[in-house]
Amino acid sequence: MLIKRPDDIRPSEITPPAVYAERRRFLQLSGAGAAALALGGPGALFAAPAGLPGPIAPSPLSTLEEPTPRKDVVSYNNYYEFGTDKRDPARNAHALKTRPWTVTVDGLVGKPRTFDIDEILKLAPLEERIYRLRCVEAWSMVVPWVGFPLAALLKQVDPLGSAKYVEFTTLYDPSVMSRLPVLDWPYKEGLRLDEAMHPLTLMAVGLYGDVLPNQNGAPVRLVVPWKYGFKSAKSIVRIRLTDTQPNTAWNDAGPSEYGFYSNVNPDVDHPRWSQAKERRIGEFLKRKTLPFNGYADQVAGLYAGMDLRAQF
Ligand SMILES: Nc1nc2c(c(=O)[nH]1)N[C@H]1C(S)=C(S)[C@@H](COP(=O)(O)O)O[C@H]1N2
Ligand SMILES: [Mo]
Repeated sequence: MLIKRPDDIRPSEITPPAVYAERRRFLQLSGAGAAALALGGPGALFAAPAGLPGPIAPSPLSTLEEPTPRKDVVSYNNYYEFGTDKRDPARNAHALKTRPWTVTVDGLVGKPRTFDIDEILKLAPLEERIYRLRCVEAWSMVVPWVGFPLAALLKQVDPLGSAKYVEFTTLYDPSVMSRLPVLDWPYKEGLRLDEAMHPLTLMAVGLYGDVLPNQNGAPVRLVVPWKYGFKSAKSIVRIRLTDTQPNTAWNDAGPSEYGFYSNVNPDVDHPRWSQAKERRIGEFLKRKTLPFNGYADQVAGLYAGMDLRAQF
């Protein structure tokens, strides 16, 4: 059964990192949604920091939940190319060079193209999207991303009618990354084309109002908020449209544990642990995990008629 949470997603206004705490306090005092509009309003654009073109616009798709403190978002990471301990990416990812950087978009498209990262940054207006991120390991965060819909990038290359899936390949540079065969590098992920085109699917280039830190997947990473965190591939170098379901790093590593869809689902346990609850980083008591990570109203329709226990 799907839980509807119509009050959850409301317009947010854009706020420099320094005044986040103040904004949250204001929202709590004056009662969420309407106050966000009153405080921000349509003019509340955020001048972009160096390294991002501006301005950055608030997105009505943001959750009003309290963002996880920035220090946790940038120091408790999964980025196995830089080590498997949660603290490793923040320690090691400084070695990643994010310029020059290109992203090739090819496969079943009319106009295959290799984009320079600085072209990508200007493809579409940047937005701030505050999303819940639910990791498969049963912890979660709330992250104020800066990015643009993946659909804006895909439209540039004219997907063909035969394209049904999208494969994402991330950087593998053994001169700065792990040489241990933890996963079959390069890390790959995949989405169905309709999932990739969904307005919630974001290409993130920043967080907390600033350029994306390397450990969070600089210079560009995927964010699919209704799926387990591992679908959100970091440091993407290639996006390929296909007519068959692509292999993914985690599905290859453990097909019984990590399905292709990986929609957040409290009713389908991981074979080694329950997915019914999660620990929000910074909180003591566990919360109930919501179907599709709380985004069921927006995305459940994509899976109409599917058995989500079999296609997990
Ligand atoms: N290239 C790459 N992308 C990756 C991973 C990884 O190991 N390598 N880990 C994934 C997992 S398991 C999670 S939970 C999220 C974590 O994103 P964050 O560190 O920005 O919170 O990144 C995902 N993207
Ligand atoms: Mo994860």
